[in-house]
Amino acid sequence: MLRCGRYRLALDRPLIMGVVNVTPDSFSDGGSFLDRDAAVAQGRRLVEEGADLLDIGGESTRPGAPPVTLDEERRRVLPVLEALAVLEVPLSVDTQKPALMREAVATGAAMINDVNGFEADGALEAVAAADCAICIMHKKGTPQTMQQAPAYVDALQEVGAYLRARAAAAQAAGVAGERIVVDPGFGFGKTLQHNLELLRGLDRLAPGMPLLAGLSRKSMIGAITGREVGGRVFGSVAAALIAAQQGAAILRVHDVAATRDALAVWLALRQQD
Ligand code: HH2
Repeated sequence: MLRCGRYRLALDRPLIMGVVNVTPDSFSDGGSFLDRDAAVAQGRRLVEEGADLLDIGGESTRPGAPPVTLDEERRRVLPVLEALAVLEVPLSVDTQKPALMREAVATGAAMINDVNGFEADGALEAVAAADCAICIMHKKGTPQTMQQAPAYVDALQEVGAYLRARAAAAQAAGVAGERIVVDPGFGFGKTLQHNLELLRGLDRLAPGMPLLAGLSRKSMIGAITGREVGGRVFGSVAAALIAAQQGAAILRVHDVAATRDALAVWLALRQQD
Protein backbone atom coordinates (compact mmCIF):
# COMPACT_ATOMS: atom_id res chain seq x y z
CA MET A 1 0.00 0.00 0.00
CA LEU A 2 1.23 3.50 -0.83
CA ARG A 3 0.00 6.54 1.09
CA CYS A 4 -0.47 9.24 -1.48
CA GLY A 5 -2.21 12.32 -0.05
CA ARG A 6 -5.86 11.39 0.50
CA TYR A 7 -5.43 8.28 -1.64
CA ARG A 8 -4.34 4.79 -0.54
CA LEU A 9 -2.94 2.90 -3.52
CA ALA A 10 -3.08 -0.89 -3.21
CA LEU A 11 -0.19 -1.58 -5.65
CA ASP A 12 -1.67 -5.00 -6.45
CA ARG A 13 -1.17 -4.23 -10.14
CA PRO A 14 1.17 -1.78 -11.86
CA LEU A 15 -0.26 1.73 -11.98
CA ILE A 16 0.03 3.99 -15.00
CA MET A 17 1.27 7.53 -14.38
CA GLY A 18 0.55 9.80 -17.36
CA VAL A 19 3.06 12.57 -18.09
CA VAL A 20 1.69 16.13 -18.32
CA ASN A 21 4.31 18.64 -19.38
CA VAL A 22 3.51 22.33 -18.99
CA THR A 23 5.96 23.49 -21.56
CA PRO A 24 6.06 26.62 -23.67
CA ASP A 25 4.63 26.89 -27.14
CA SER A 26 7.05 28.69 -29.42
CA PHE A 27 5.80 32.19 -28.48
CA SER A 28 5.71 32.00 -24.69
CA ASP A 29 7.64 30.95 -21.60
CA GLY A 30 5.23 28.22 -20.54
CA GLY A 31 3.07 30.37 -18.28
CA SER A 32 0.52 31.45 -20.89
CA PHE A 33 -3.16 30.42 -20.90
CA LEU A 34 -2.52 28.54 -24.10
CA ASP A 35 0.19 26.38 -22.53
CA ARG A 36 -1.94 25.80 -19.44
CA ASP A 37 -5.03 24.87 -21.42
CA ALA A 38 -3.02 22.45 -23.53
CA ALA A 39 -1.60 20.79 -20.40
CA VAL A 40 -5.03 20.55 -18.74
CA ALA A 41 -6.53 19.04 -21.91
CA GLN A 42 -3.65 16.57 -22.05
CA GLY A 43 -4.23 15.56 -18.41
CA ARG A 44 -7.93 14.99 -19.02
CA ARG A 45 -7.21 12.94 -22.11
CA LEU A 46 -4.70 10.75 -20.28
CA VAL A 47 -7.18 10.03 -17.48
CA GLU A 48 -9.82 9.10 -20.08
CA GLU A 49 -7.27 6.74 -21.61
CA GLY A 50 -6.83 5.06 -18.22
CA ALA A 51 -4.07 6.86 -16.33
CA ASP A 52 -4.16 6.02 -12.60
CA LEU A 53 -2.08 9.08 -11.69
CA LEU A 54 -0.77 12.17 -13.46
CA ASP A 55 2.70 13.68 -13.16
CA ILE A 56 2.73 17.43 -13.82
CA GLY A 57 6.07 19.00 -14.66
CA GLY A 58 7.09 22.56 -15.53
CA GLU A 59 10.83 22.10 -15.94
CA SER A 60 12.35 19.88 -18.60
CA THR A 61 15.00 17.53 -17.26
CA ARG A 62 16.19 16.36 -20.66
CA PRO A 63 19.97 16.21 -21.03
CA GLY A 64 21.17 19.75 -21.73
CA ALA A 65 17.86 21.44 -20.81
CA PRO A 66 18.22 24.92 -19.22
CA PRO A 67 16.94 25.38 -15.64
CA VAL A 68 13.67 27.26 -15.03
CA THR A 69 13.21 29.91 -12.30
CA LEU A 70 10.95 29.26 -9.32
CA ASP A 71 8.49 31.95 -10.43
CA GLU A 72 8.23 30.57 -13.92
CA GLU A 73 7.85 26.98 -12.75
CA ARG A 74 5.18 28.08 -10.26
CA ARG A 75 3.22 29.90 -12.98
CA ARG A 76 3.38 26.82 -15.16
CA VAL A 77 2.50 24.14 -12.63
CA LEU A 78 0.09 25.47 -9.99
CA PRO A 79 -2.83 26.51 -12.26
CA VAL A 80 -2.68 23.14 -14.03
CA LEU A 81 -2.61 21.32 -10.70
CA GLU A 82 -5.68 23.30 -9.58
CA ALA A 83 -7.55 22.66 -12.80
CA LEU A 84 -6.86 18.90 -12.83
CA ALA A 85 -7.86 18.42 -9.17
CA VAL A 86 -11.46 17.73 -10.27
CA LEU A 87 -10.38 14.51 -11.99
CA GLU A 88 -10.19 12.52 -8.76
CA VAL A 89 -6.88 10.82 -9.54
CA PRO A 90 -3.74 11.40 -7.50
CA LEU A 91 -1.71 14.27 -8.97
CA SER A 92 2.06 14.23 -8.73
CA VAL A 93 4.25 17.29 -9.23
CA ASP A 94 7.67 16.79 -10.80
CA THR A 95 9.92 19.43 -9.21
CA GLN A 96 13.30 19.82 -7.55
CA LYS A 97 12.41 23.06 -5.74
CA PRO A 98 11.44 22.89 -2.04
CA ALA A 99 9.37 26.10 -2.25
CA LEU A 100 7.27 24.68 -5.06
CA MET A 101 6.97 21.33 -3.25
CA ARG A 102 5.32 23.13 -0.33
CA GLU A 103 2.97 25.11 -2.57
CA ALA A 104 2.09 22.05 -4.62
CA VAL A 105 1.18 20.05 -1.52
CA ALA A 106 -0.88 22.97 -0.22
CA THR A 107 -2.66 23.08 -3.61
CA GLY A 108 -3.54 19.38 -3.37
CA ALA A 109 -0.63 17.43 -4.91
CA ALA A 110 -0.76 13.83 -3.69
CA MET A 111 2.84 13.07 -4.69
CA ILE A 112 6.07 14.99 -5.13
CA ASN A 113 8.41 13.50 -7.71
CA ASP A 114 11.97 14.81 -7.44
CA VAL A 115 14.56 13.77 -10.02
CA ASN A 116 17.13 15.23 -7.60
CA GLY A 117 16.29 12.69 -4.87
CA PHE A 118 15.19 15.45 -2.42
CA GLU A 119 18.83 16.49 -2.08
CA ALA A 120 18.19 20.26 -2.22
CA ASP A 121 18.39 22.07 1.12
CA GLY A 122 14.95 21.94 2.71
CA ALA A 123 13.47 19.44 0.24
CA LEU A 124 12.80 16.65 2.75
CA GLU A 125 11.54 19.20 5.29
CA ALA A 126 9.14 20.55 2.65
CA VAL A 127 7.38 17.19 2.32
CA ALA A 128 7.89 15.68 5.79
CA ALA A 129 4.88 17.18 7.51
CA ALA A 130 2.49 16.59 4.61
CA ASP A 131 0.80 13.31 3.73
CA CYS A 132 1.94 13.20 0.10
CA ALA A 133 3.87 10.32 -1.36
CA ILE A 134 7.40 11.08 -2.49
CA CYS A 135 9.28 9.61 -5.44
CA ILE A 136 13.03 9.56 -4.88
CA MET A 137 14.91 9.25 -8.17
CA HIS A 138 18.58 8.49 -8.75
CA LYS A 139 20.62 10.55 -11.15
CA LYS A 140 24.32 11.03 -11.65
CA GLY A 141 25.42 14.62 -12.31
CA THR A 142 23.15 17.43 -13.50
CA PRO A 143 20.94 17.50 -16.62
CA GLN A 144 23.58 19.74 -18.19
CA THR A 145 26.43 17.26 -17.72
CA MET A 146 24.96 13.86 -16.85
CA GLN A 147 25.38 12.19 -20.22
CA GLN A 148 29.10 13.02 -20.47
CA ALA A 149 30.65 9.55 -20.01
CA PRO A 150 28.79 8.33 -16.91
CA ALA A 151 30.67 5.49 -15.17
CA TYR A 152 29.80 2.98 -12.44
CA VAL A 153 31.67 0.03 -10.94
CA ASP A 154 28.32 -1.76 -10.51
CA ALA A 155 25.31 0.30 -11.56
CA LEU A 156 22.71 -1.89 -9.86
CA GLN A 157 24.61 -1.86 -6.59
CA GLU A 158 25.38 1.87 -6.69
CA VAL A 159 21.88 2.99 -7.64
CA GLY A 160 20.29 0.61 -5.10
CA ALA A 161 22.57 1.88 -2.32
CA TYR A 162 21.73 5.50 -3.18
CA LEU A 163 17.97 4.83 -3.15
CA ARG A 164 18.14 2.99 0.17
CA ALA A 165 20.23 5.81 1.70
CA ARG A 166 17.88 8.54 0.48
CA ALA A 167 14.83 6.57 1.67
CA ALA A 168 16.49 6.25 5.09
CA ALA A 169 17.22 10.00 5.11
CA ALA A 170 13.57 10.70 4.21
CA GLN A 171 12.38 8.49 7.05
CA ALA A 172 14.77 10.16 9.47
CA ALA A 173 13.27 13.51 8.37
CA GLY A 174 9.78 12.23 9.19
CA VAL A 175 8.47 10.72 5.95
CA ALA A 176 6.77 7.41 6.79
CA GLY A 177 8.01 4.42 4.81
CA GLU A 178 4.56 3.84 3.33
CA ARG A 179 4.84 7.22 1.55
CA ILE A 180 8.09 6.42 -0.27
CA VAL A 181 8.59 5.30 -3.89
CA VAL A 182 12.04 4.90 -5.46
CA ASP A 183 13.16 5.15 -9.08
CA PRO A 184 16.47 4.22 -10.76
CA GLY A 185 16.18 7.24 -13.09
CA PHE A 186 16.57 5.65 -16.51
CA GLY A 187 18.67 7.92 -18.74
CA PHE A 188 19.84 10.22 -15.95
CA GLY A 189 23.62 9.81 -16.08
CA LYS A 190 23.48 6.31 -17.58
CA THR A 191 24.67 4.72 -20.79
CA LEU A 192 22.47 2.32 -22.73
CA GLN A 193 24.31 -0.57 -21.05
CA HIS A 194 23.66 0.89 -17.57
CA ASN A 195 19.99 1.36 -18.40
CA LEU A 196 19.70 -2.24 -19.58
CA GLU A 197 21.48 -3.53 -16.48
CA LEU A 198 19.07 -1.59 -14.28
CA LEU A 199 16.02 -2.84 -16.18
CA ARG A 200 17.29 -6.42 -16.08
CA GLY A 201 17.91 -6.20 -12.32
CA LEU A 202 14.93 -4.01 -11.41
CA ASP A 203 13.41 -6.66 -9.12
CA ARG A 204 16.65 -6.74 -7.07
CA LEU A 205 17.19 -2.98 -6.92
CA ALA A 206 15.30 -2.03 -3.77
CA PRO A 207 13.45 -5.02 -2.33
CA GLY A 208 10.46 -4.05 -0.21
CA MET A 209 10.09 -0.56 -1.69
CA PRO A 210 7.63 0.37 -4.45
CA LEU A 211 9.44 1.20 -7.68
CA LEU A 212 8.60 3.76 -10.33
CA ALA A 213 10.03 3.22 -13.82
CA GLY A 214 10.24 5.98 -16.43
CA LEU A 215 11.35 4.57 -19.77
CA SER A 216 8.81 6.22 -22.04
CA ARG A 217 10.22 7.68 -25.29
CA LYS A 218 13.69 7.94 -23.76
CA SER A 219 16.88 7.94 -25.77
CA MET A 220 17.60 4.33 -24.77
CA ILE A 221 14.46 3.35 -26.70
CA GLY A 222 15.73 5.47 -29.58
CA ALA A 223 19.15 3.81 -29.43
CA ILE A 224 17.61 0.33 -29.51
CA THR A 225 14.96 0.97 -32.18
CA GLY A 226 16.73 3.63 -34.23
CA ARG A 227 13.67 5.89 -33.97
CA GLU A 228 13.12 9.56 -33.19
CA VAL A 229 10.98 10.55 -30.17
CA GLY A 230 7.69 10.47 -32.09
CA GLY A 231 8.25 6.88 -33.24
CA ARG A 232 9.10 5.33 -29.90
CA VAL A 233 5.62 4.22 -28.77
CA PHE A 234 6.01 0.51 -29.47
CA GLY A 235 9.49 0.33 -27.96
CA SER A 236 8.29 2.28 -24.93
CA VAL A 237 5.31 -0.03 -24.42
CA ALA A 238 7.61 -3.07 -24.57
CA ALA A 239 9.91 -1.47 -22.00
CA ALA A 240 6.98 -0.60 -19.71
CA LEU A 241 5.71 -4.18 -19.89
CA ILE A 242 9.15 -5.55 -19.03
CA ALA A 243 9.40 -3.13 -16.10
CA ALA A 244 5.97 -4.34 -14.91
CA GLN A 245 7.11 -7.96 -15.10
CA GLN A 246 10.20 -6.97 -13.14
CA GLY A 247 7.98 -5.69 -10.34
CA ALA A 248 7.60 -1.96 -11.07
CA ALA A 249 4.69 -0.51 -9.10
CA ILE A 250 4.24 2.65 -11.18
CA LEU A 251 4.98 3.17 -14.88
CA ARG A 252 5.58 6.78 -15.94
CA VAL A 253 4.44 7.00 -19.56
CA HIS A 254 3.37 9.39 -22.28
CA ASP A 255 1.31 6.82 -24.23
CA VAL A 256 -1.29 5.77 -21.69
CA ALA A 257 -3.79 3.96 -23.94
CA ALA A 258 -1.14 1.79 -25.56
CA THR A 259 0.50 0.95 -22.23
CA ARG A 260 -2.88 0.19 -20.69
CA ASP A 261 -3.73 -2.39 -23.38
CA ALA A 262 -0.35 -4.11 -23.14
CA LEU A 263 -0.67 -4.34 -19.36
CA ALA A 264 -4.24 -5.67 -19.65
CA VAL A 265 -3.00 -8.61 -21.73
CA TRP A 266 -0.29 -9.43 -19.19
CA LEU A 267 -2.67 -9.03 -16.24
CA ALA A 268 -5.24 -11.35 -17.85
CA LEU A 269 -2.56 -13.99 -18.21
CA ARG A 270 -1.39 -13.51 -14.66
CA GLN A 271 -4.91 -13.95 -13.30
CA GLN A 272 -5.11 -17.33 -15.02
CA ASP A 273 -2.10 -18.58 -13.04
N1 HH2 B 1 12.03 11.12 -16.36
C1 HH2 B 1 11.86 12.38 -16.77
C2 HH2 B 1 11.27 13.33 -15.94
N2 HH2 B 1 10.87 13.01 -14.71
N3 HH2 B 1 10.66 11.40 -13.00
C3 HH2 B 1 10.86 10.16 -12.55
N4 HH2 B 1 10.50 9.83 -11.31
N5 HH2 B 1 11.43 9.20 -13.34
C4 HH2 B 1 11.84 9.47 -14.60
O1 HH2 B 1 12.37 8.54 -15.27
C5 HH2 B 1 11.64 10.77 -15.10
C6 HH2 B 1 11.04 11.74 -14.26
C7 HH2 B 1 12.41 12.76 -18.08
O2 HH2 B 1 11.58 12.58 -19.05
P1 HH2 B 1 11.81 13.42 -20.38
O3 HH2 B 1 11.78 12.46 -21.48
O4 HH2 B 1 13.01 14.30 -20.23
O5 HH2 B 1 10.65 14.39 -20.44
P2 HH2 B 1 9.17 14.14 -20.05
O6 HH2 B 1 8.95 15.03 -18.88
O7 HH2 B 1 8.40 14.53 -21.28
O8 HH2 B 1 8.99 12.69 -19.72
